[in-house]
Amino acid sequence: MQELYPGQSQIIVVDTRNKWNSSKIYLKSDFAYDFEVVQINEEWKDDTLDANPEIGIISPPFYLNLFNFLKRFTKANWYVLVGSIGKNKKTFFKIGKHLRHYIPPTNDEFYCFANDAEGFYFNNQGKLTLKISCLEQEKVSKGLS
Ligand SMILES: [Ca+2]
Repeated sequence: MQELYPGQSQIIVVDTRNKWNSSKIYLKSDFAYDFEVVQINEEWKDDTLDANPEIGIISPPFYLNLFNFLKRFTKANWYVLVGSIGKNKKTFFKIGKHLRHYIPPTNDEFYCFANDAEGFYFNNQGKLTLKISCLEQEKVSKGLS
């Protein structure tokens, strides 16, 4: 496991076929982080449906809404890029194409995934390169007076 300190960045490759993309990067709630998609390595598709990490499935068929309750992260669109701190669904957050100044609620490994239904990762296609940066700016003043 790797830790990032202010001013440091790391890139990882995210595959839509993985339910959990392990980053091997340990995030801490003392710091703020940026997440940025720097490259699409392979076009994102959910089966035959075109998608991207920011808006998810570009033209979702009407029936997909009927299955919203099956989405792993119900607050985000189908197939957007979602992050997690540890494998803890309470920490799920939308990354999309670029998320700035994210402060983790807890210290743990960073994971991410395309927002699909459990058990429906087999028909996924797409990879991207994600850059994770630990920000230099002001210290998060938690519990400090
Ligand atoms: Ca799928």
